[in-house]
Amino acid sequence: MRHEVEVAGAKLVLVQGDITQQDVEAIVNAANPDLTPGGGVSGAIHHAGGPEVTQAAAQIRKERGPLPTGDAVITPGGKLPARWVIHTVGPVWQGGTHGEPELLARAYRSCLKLARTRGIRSLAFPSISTGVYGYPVEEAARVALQTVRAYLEAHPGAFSEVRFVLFSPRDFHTYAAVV
Ligand code: AR6
Repeated sequence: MRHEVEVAGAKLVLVQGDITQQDVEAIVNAANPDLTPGGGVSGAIHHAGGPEVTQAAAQIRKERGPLPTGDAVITPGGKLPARWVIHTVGPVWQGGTHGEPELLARAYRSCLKLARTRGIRSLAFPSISTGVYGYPVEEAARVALQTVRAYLEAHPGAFSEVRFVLFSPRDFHTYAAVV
């Protein structure tokens, strides 16, 4: 399953699949503030990337303390096909009245900004916050796609491709209906 649109000369792609297998320069991790492997997509990324990812993340945690919600940091990709992992922390869903949409948008923007300043031109996102953190998928899809679209339009030429990798067919269809 694949869906592609063009935004300001960049490809905005939706695929159903596993983010650890994507051949892009950087993949994004939906991390926890302590940057430990945890479960979900984070556990999968740390497992596939191996100790280089987990140790680099632990070192950043040690130096900087817990990562605030909406911020992003970068580590090598270790054994992943992607050279880099950008770790961000999405908001925990608390009913939608605690600034969740703005915090989720900030998480996406922080990743895009970090990638752009590093010269990374292809980037893959998971559906941040919609697993353990409980953000409703349809609402998260709207925020995610609007934020990425606006960023690509504001920075034409910065990216060749931004890809969303949706783990379940259901999530893929939800994103595809919104894009
Ligand atoms: N590839 C792509 N997407 C995946 C994969 C994968 N291999 N595995 C899971 N997903 P979650 P969150 C999807 O819970 O809600 C962790 O324990 C999953 O189906 O991973 O931001 C961290 O340590 C869902 O659609 O992230 C944090 O404590 C999406 O990834 C907490 O969970 C996000 O689900 C973060 O929670």
